[in-house]
Amino acid sequence: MDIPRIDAERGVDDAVTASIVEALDAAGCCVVEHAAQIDDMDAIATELGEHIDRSSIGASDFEGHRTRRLGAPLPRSATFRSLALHPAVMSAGDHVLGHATSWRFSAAEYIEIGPGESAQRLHRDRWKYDRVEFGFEVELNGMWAVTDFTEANGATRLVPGSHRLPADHRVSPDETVPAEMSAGSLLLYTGSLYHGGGPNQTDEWRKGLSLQHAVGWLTQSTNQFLECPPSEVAAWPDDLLRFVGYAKTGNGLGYWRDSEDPLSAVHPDRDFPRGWAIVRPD
Ligand SMILES: O=C(O)CCC(=O)C(=O)O
Ligand SMILES: [Fe+2]
Repeated sequence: MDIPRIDAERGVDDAVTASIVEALDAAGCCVVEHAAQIDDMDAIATELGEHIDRSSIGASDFEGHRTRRLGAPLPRSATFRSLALHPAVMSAGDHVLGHATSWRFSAAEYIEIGPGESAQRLHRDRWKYDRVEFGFEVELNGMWAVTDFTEANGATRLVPGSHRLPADHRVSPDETVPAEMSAGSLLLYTGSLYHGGGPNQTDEWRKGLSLQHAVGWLTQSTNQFLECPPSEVAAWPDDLLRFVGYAKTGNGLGYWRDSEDPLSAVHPDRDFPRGWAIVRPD
């Protein structure tokens, strides 16, 4: 099976949304071409490049010995903040994770695969949750191509359709296909889809911004309240703050102190209703 490709050059309208939904159901993944401007990708590379000295390299076989990984792109990149709620991400998340009371941002990581890096072990991202077999999707993840992704430079390799495989089924590297895409494209895939970073046989760095989102009742991959503390995010829009985790979810999760709305920690001068119960209709 190929990776479905959808062109969003003219925006994410109903037809594009329908194609994304269909692709995620059938293949567990898709590439949304022209989802952002190349200028935005260049700006992300510049904004995050200022912090690249802090990136980890060679932390483990899984993370890659020739791969630089930089965290916390939300506080570090205003351009990424402007793309975090991209309509293609929102449509995909609403479809895949809409069974939960809410879903939200879980983490993002700027990943530069360096020359000579070998293929990452194939995995399902949702294995981070102790390999629990939920029987439904709990994550909707993705990757912004900050530079062009080619088979040679380490484009993420996926096994389309593998989101439906039973837990005891193993996939092999020859079943994978590379998510080749030009800068500004967005790869989307579910937490159950087998994939891994590709080997880089070129002398250039493959730069991508990897995205994770999960249902609101699961722990986020990185601690958003440490990365985006109330004292530093007062100028961010409410919808972004809700997405980052300043929101109640489930039935009685995420409130703080005296049944207070977590957003009141960012905006103590504003009034928010109290109470932790979110009762869904039966
Ligand atoms: O860098 C990539 O292409 C994929 C990375 C990945 O899948 C991961 O680290 O979980
Ligand atoms: Fe992954």
